[in-house]
Order: sequence, then C-alpha cells, then structure tokens
Amino acid sequence: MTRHVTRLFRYDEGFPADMFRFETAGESHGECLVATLTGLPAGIPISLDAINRELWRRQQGYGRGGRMKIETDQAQIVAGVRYSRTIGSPIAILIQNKDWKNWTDALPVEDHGAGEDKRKPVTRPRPGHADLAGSIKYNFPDARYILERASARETTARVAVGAIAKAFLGQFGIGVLSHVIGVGEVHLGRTAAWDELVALSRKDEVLLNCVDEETEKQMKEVVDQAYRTGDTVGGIFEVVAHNVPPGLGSHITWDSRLDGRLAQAIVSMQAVKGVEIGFAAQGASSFGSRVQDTIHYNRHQREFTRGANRAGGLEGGMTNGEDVLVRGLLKPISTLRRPLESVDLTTREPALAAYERSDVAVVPAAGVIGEAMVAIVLAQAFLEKFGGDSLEETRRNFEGYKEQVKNF
Ligand code: EPS
Repeated sequence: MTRHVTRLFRYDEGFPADMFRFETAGESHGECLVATLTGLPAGIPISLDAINRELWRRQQGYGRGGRMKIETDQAQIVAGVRYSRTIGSPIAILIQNKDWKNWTDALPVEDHGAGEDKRKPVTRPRPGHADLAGSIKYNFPDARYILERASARETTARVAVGAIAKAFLGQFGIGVLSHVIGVGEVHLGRTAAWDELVALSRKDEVLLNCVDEETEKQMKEVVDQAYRTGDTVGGIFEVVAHNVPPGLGSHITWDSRLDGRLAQAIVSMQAVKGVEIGFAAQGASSFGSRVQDTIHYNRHQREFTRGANRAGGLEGGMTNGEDVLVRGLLKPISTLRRPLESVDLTTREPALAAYERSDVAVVPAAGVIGEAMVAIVLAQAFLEKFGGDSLEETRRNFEGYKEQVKNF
C-alpha cells in the first residue's frame, strides 16, 4: 500500500482511499451509536475489555447527570476483527443506548402517525447549545433532532475508535492519557509525571481526575457550588502522548502540520471552545528566551535532549520526541437547571431555555474523549509516515526509521 500523502485531508482532493479514518452515527436517545474505521493494518491485537474500560472511563467523574446511571456503555464489534486481531477490513462498532427504550415513541424510524405529543419537542433553545443555529439551518420547527445529534453522547463512539487507535499506537510503545488541570477557577499549579497519569487511569473511582488530591478537593467544591446554584462549570483537561517518535506531521504544507490537525480534533469536541499546545498562553506573555526549549546532546546515549518541554512536543508542525501536550478548554455545559433567557420558537415570546436532566461538570470525561481524538490523529500521522498493510510491515518500516534516527 503506498501512502503518498503526508496530510490529513486536502479540500481539493478528498480523502485518500487508504487513509486511516472514521465516521460515527447515532442520536443521543436513538437505538445505538455506530462507528466505522477504515485503513488500519491487519494484525493489531484488539481487546473488547480494553475498549470497554475506555468507555467506562468516559462515563466517570464528579458532576455527571442522571443519564450515566442509565447507561453502561459496552462495545460490540461486528466487522473487521477476528480472533482478537484486525484483519485490514473496515471495522464496525455498535454501542447500544439503554435509554432508547424510553424514546421509541418519540424517535421512530417510520412515521406511524403517532400524535404530536409523543415527539418531545424542544422549542426553547438553550444559549450555547446547537439548538437554535441547527433548527434554523435544517429548517426544523423545534430543536429535538439537532440536540439528538449535537449531544456529547456521540463521543462514546469516538472513544471506542480511540481505544483501537490506542491499541495500534501501543504496539510501538506510544501511550496517550489525560488529566484535569482546571475546574472553574481552580487550577493545578504543577506539571504531572507520566507515571502519575498511568496511576490515575487505573483508578476504579474517579472524582475529577486530578493528580493532586488537595487541588481535586477544591475542584469538587466548585462543582458542588454549581450543583447548589443550578449552574454548570467548565475547565481544562490536558492530554499527554508519551514516547512519540520525532518526525510525525510535517512543516511542508499548512494541512500537514500536526499541531493544526490536533487542534482541529480537540475543538471538534462538544463544548470545547479552545485548545492549547504546550504552554502557549504563558508563552504569549513571556520573552523568547524564556519560552523556547534549549537543545542539548547526550554523547553517551547519542541523543538530543531538551531543557524543557514548553513547546508541548511539537515544533514546526512536527513531533520532536518530547511528550505531546494538548489542552482542551471546555466551556460549562449549556443545559442549566436555572435556565437563561431565550425565545420560544413557536410563539417568538421571551421564555426561559429548556431544561431536562443534565450534567453539571464533565471535564474528566472530556479528557478521556481528548485522549481518543489525539490517539486517532497520531495513529493517522504514524500510518502516513510508516504505512503497512500488516502490523509486521508497519513495524519493519518503523524500526528502519528508528535506526536512521539513531544514526543521524
Ligand atoms: C447531553 C445531555 C445529557 C448528557 C449527554 C449529553 O443527556 P440526556 O439528555 O440523555 O440526559 O448526559 O451525555 C451523554 C448522554 C453521554 O453519554 O455523555 C447533551 O445534550 O449534550
């Protein structure tokens, strides 16, 4: 298989047929969520337990709402994996919505002429949600179908795909994990070591997924305050990709720059309004001498080292061998128990925005989704560089490159 592209997507050419890519389908209260992934080599070991663990991690965190008590997300693979390994064919994954049984009348596939009262219309759009823009664009009298698809429930499918991307990257020693570095105004005042993130990811009780207990307590207080006042609260998660080889992505074209591709992947997540690579915000208010990561050489190990990793592992749109650090800035959830002013789509009169059960804070879950998105983009860039129809072929190409880097 020739992988002649070093870019995610060219607007003028569309997707190359052999590129690793995925799609999801499914409504929040529909039958199930679906994902298909194409372009992974044959032979990657796949464990349903590992995928389900990632789905479980996405459901955790202090501040989740009633829906998470209904769902216990489990992936069912119906194509592309046999005897626990990928076979090179497209992979198809289903995840059932347990809540569907309560929505069969509201969201039927065929029109059986059920009464209007069954449709559960949402006519008072929530500020910050897709409700209003989507209803106008798709010409719906209410926002039901918009919110069904705009809902972050869709990210369940992304996390399942991400778990498979992680399984692929894991074959080359690359790990992708996350932690929460901010909830409301409470921020983690230090960096986290990779081992701390590994320990966090193995915990069976997740509060706010922060490496520092004291900070986590303060974060919990902020969520409690939001609960008490009928409000919601956002925050910042950091995704760390560890042991990434130098040279993924490229400086040569705008759309092959990996930092741009990671930013797109993170901002595509529901409620994410900003992204930061490395210590970008700090850098923007400092002098260059305090921002760039100095270069050193270890003659004994025959490798380059860096004085710090403020660049977040990316220089010139390429990985530089340091940990890749990508942060997502999550706005507070837009469904408020104490709703904001809106307008009723039917009467055009002022009205308070719609409220159904909702989450109050979802930063730890967003971190898990961020991991999936980063793993997917890294797996794409990895395959563009190393190619391979079988894992063995990819590995040979990768080992050859590693040798080249060692002898550079
Ligand atoms: C969401 C609304 C809530 C959240 C949902 C995202 O769902 P429901 O309306 O069923 O209570 O729980 O998140 C999930 C279901 C999930 O799996 O993360 C929304 O409108 O975006």
